[in-house]
Amino acid sequence: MLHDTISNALNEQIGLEGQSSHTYLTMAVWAETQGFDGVAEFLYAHSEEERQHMLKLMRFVNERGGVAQVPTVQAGATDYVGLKEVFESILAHETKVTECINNVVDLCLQAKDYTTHNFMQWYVSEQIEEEALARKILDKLALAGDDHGAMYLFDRDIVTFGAADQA
Ligand code: OFO
Repeated sequence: MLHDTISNALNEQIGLEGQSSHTYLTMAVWAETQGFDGVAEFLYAHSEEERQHMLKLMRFVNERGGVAQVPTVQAGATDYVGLKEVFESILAHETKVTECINNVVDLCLQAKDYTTHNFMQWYVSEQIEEEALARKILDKLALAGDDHGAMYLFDRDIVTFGAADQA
């Protein structure tokens, strides 16, 4: 049975993962309508990944005797100056998600809930990859600069950037 503190923290995390999925979806629509088809594909796939992160938490809460809350998501930004702004905001968002996950882990230790602590380790590792991927993409965007040819290649290749990490 989940302690109330842990159940509430996990439900907050469910909300955040749902918000992540929604945010990536909004960004995907922006990218697709700006002609960045590769970036859009990357973001649609990432939105789906975030939904899976949310569902994994929901199923865990329900299995452990809690009740998962289906989150209400907020409308986010629908317009961006460019790809740099999109990925800077992704990095800022993922950094915040990492902090929240670390807080859940901390609460688990305080409550001596080692089962949830163990479950959360998957999210701890996932966040290392997510932040690293956002930084890698920002580095590549900086290399491409204002060169249209380089941006064309960036858009074509972005779907492969996280492939090695996810293998
Ligand atoms: Fe769920 O990893 Fe990003 O937010």
